[in-house]
Amino acid sequence: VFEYAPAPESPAAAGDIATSYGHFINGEFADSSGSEALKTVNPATEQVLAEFAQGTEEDVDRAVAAARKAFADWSALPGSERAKYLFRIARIIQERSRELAVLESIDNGKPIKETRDFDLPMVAAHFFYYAGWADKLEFAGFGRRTTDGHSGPNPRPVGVAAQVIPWNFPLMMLAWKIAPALATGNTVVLKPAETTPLTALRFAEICRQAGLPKGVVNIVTGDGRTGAALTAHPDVNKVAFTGSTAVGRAIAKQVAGSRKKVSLELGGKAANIVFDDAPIDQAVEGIVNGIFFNQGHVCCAGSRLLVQESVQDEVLDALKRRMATLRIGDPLDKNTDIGAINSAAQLARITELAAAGEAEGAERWAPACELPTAGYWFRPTLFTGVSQAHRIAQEEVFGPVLSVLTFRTPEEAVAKANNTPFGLSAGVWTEKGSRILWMADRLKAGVVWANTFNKFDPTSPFGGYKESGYGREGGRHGLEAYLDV
Ligand code: TXE
Repeated sequence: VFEYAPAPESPAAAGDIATSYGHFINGEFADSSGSEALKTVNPATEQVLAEFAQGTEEDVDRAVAAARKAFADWSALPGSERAKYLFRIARIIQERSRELAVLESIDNGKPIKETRDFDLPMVAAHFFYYAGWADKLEFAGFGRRTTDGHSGPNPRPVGVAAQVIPWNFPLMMLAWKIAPALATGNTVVLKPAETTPLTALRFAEICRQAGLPKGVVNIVTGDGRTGAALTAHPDVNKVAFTGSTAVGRAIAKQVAGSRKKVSLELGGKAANIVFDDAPIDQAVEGIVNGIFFNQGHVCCAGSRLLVQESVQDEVLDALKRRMATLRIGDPLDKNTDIGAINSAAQLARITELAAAGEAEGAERWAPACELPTAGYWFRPTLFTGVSQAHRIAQEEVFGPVLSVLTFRTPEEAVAKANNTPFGLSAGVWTEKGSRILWMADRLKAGVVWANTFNKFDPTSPFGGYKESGYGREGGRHGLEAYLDV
């Protein structure tokens, strides 16, 4: 048996982590006006990594004022000039990608294999992609297309964007928010999640390194109180949020009646649908990737497996065999498949929902494996005998927990797939191209993957139906969130 065992990544590669951080406002690291500090811990060890400021209303006010002041010059720059800064940021991210990947894995708990090969390349790709748009907005139907010279669309940046992001892909969510906003001439105040502030603060250094004009990007740290102060700020023109449906709903209420433009990317409960003609081994890889990638902390995770009854046994046997090979443990070990759960609170949520699954009568299975003694961990877990009404079939677990349901006909698969409050993504596994199109037309999901899962690309719009939110990020459609036309 060949075992590939490279040395684990060194935590030192993350560079210097300060003992305490302030905000990044108007191009400078600045102390908070308040005295409250929060701590961020390494979820794989529970060791405190750093303290950071709990942003006050006054801090938010200073950051929004800096973004407002910077907006005049930034929005007046030719797109080609804005593009230069974005290209520069993208290059620096590539150059510093090992450092950023290790820092992200330490602060978030996700395996280095993923931060190195997925998160960081995607982050750079988003800056490159939107840099390319900055001087080409007229080609997307946003520009002046007029026969008489007096009429036609005229795209304008919205203004100051308040961006609140979650902890599951800290840098990638930052890139999804900041890159299109800057490309279209907006300035931003971004608040990272309270369990993962470190890479956003490191990104602030990159903005300085790239010579980005002061105030174009501001980072204010803190928990939901800081987030609410930011999204409520009267001088903010645009709110972009990724997080829980509950907070998304609160933000929608908060901004109702204001003139703010809003996009919300919320939870999901995706069905990964396997037909009897699917290549089973390939489908099993897709099921595993769909739910265990990033510990299942993925809004579009394939958290429900819908398997055609005739191949149920075959698929479940193969799936269990594959799950038994997954390596769970040290995120900096290059062989690790499943890292640490991001926080004690998230572990408690997953544990509670899994217990509800058992209490409601579903059968629980997980491969035998030892878990580290410190840190937050959850075994890859499978529930069979799940009924549509069970909580684990309806609620977002946001952890490595897969609920299995079965179907007989394509119609039944569609009905079951659509039977949740969410509508973010879905997967279809079949050899029949016509069936893929038939399903894609009927699935109420912003993204439908065929014979693959969790594939992302900066050119593809991403976003949901129903309680998964509204607005799209990525691609040409992602520009619309940041332009008034
Ligand atoms: O999310 P919150 P949490 C889901 C997932 C998870 C659950 C709870 O199911 O189990 O949400 O996670 C900021 N105004 N998702 O509690 O609270 C907060 O500081 C403005 C799915 O971490 O929504 C953080 O920066 N902002 C999701 C961000 O919102 C507020 C990703 C997300 O935190 C705020 C994360 C307020 N009133 C969780 N309250 C996805 N779609 O990928 C909190 N925040």
